[in-house]
Amino acid sequence: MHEYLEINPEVKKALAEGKPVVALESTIISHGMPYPKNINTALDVENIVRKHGAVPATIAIFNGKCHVGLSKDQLEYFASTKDVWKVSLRDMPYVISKKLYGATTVAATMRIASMAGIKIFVTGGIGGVHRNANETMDISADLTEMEQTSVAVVSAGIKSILDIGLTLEYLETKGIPVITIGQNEFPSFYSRKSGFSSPLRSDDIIEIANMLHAKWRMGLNGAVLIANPVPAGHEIIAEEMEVHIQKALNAAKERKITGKEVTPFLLQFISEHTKGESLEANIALIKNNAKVGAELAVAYSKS
Ligand code: PSU
Ligand code: MN
Repeated sequence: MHEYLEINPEVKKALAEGKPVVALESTIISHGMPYPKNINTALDVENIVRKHGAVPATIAIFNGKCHVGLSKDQLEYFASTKDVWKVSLRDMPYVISKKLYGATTVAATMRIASMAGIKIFVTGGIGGVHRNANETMDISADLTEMEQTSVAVVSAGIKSILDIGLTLEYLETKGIPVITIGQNEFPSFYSRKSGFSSPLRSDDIIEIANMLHAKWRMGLNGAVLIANPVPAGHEIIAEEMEVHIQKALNAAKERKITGKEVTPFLLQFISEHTKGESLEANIALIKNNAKVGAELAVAYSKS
C-alpha cells in the first residue's frame, strides 16, 4: 500500500505524534467551484483548520501516487486545470497505474485518508441517492464507502439535488450514524432545513469524539456522518433552491448527462443560475465545517 502513498512531512510528523489531522477532498476544488474562488477557498480552509489546532491534509492523486497534504502549487494545479479527472473509488486503479492526475471525491478521499491513518475528514456535502434513482440506479459510491471505511465525515448535510429521504434510509441500512450539530432537523447543504429530522443530535463536539471512539473500539467499522448546518446568515431558503434544482434536473435530463458527470453538471448549473449566491453559501459552509472538523480532530486526539 505504501508504495502508492505520499504523505507530506508535516502530516506524517503530526500522525506519528498523535496530533490532530484533518483530511480535505480535492474534487470540490476541481469540480465544485470556479477559479479563482476555488483556490482561495482551499487555502482559507487549510488556514482555518490550522487556526483551530489541527494539520490540514488535502488529498489528490499525482503521477501514480495518492498525495496526502498538498503544496500550494499542487492546489493551484487542481484549481486552475480544466478537465482534471474526478476520481472516485472505481477510477483509482486506472488513474494510479497510468500515472494520471486526479481530484478525489468523498469516497476516494476517505479511503486514502484511512490508508494514511487520518480519522477526521471535512467536506461540503456528500454524494447520495439521486432523486430519480429508481430509473437511473444513480447512487454515489460515497455511501458504499462510508459503510466500510472508518473515517468521520463533517458535512453541511446532503444537497437537495439528491433524494435526502432515500439517502438517510440508505445510511440507516448500512449502519452509518448520522448526527446533526445543534439542531433537530437534518440540514440540506444550502439550507439549515430539509424537512427531515436528524436521526441523532449533538450540541457538544467532545460528545461526538467520544462516540467515534466507542464505535471504532467496538469494531463497528464505517463512517459517521456529521451534519453541521450552514451559518444562518448564509443560507438559501430551501423553497428558493428548489426552483433552481428543478431547472438543473430538467437540463441534465434533456442533455442526457449520466454517470459521474451528473453531480458536477447539477452543481455548476445551480451556481450559474443563482448568480453566485449558492457559491457564497458553499464557501461559508465549508469554512464552518473546517472549524468544526478541526475542533473534532483536537477532541478526538485527546480522548
Ligand atoms: N456534493 C457537494 N459538492 C461536491 C460533491 C458532492 O455538495 O463537490 C462532490 C464530492 O466530491 C462528492 C462527489 O464525493 O461530488 C459525488 O459525486 P457522485 O455523485 O458522482 O458520486
Ligand atoms: Mn453517480
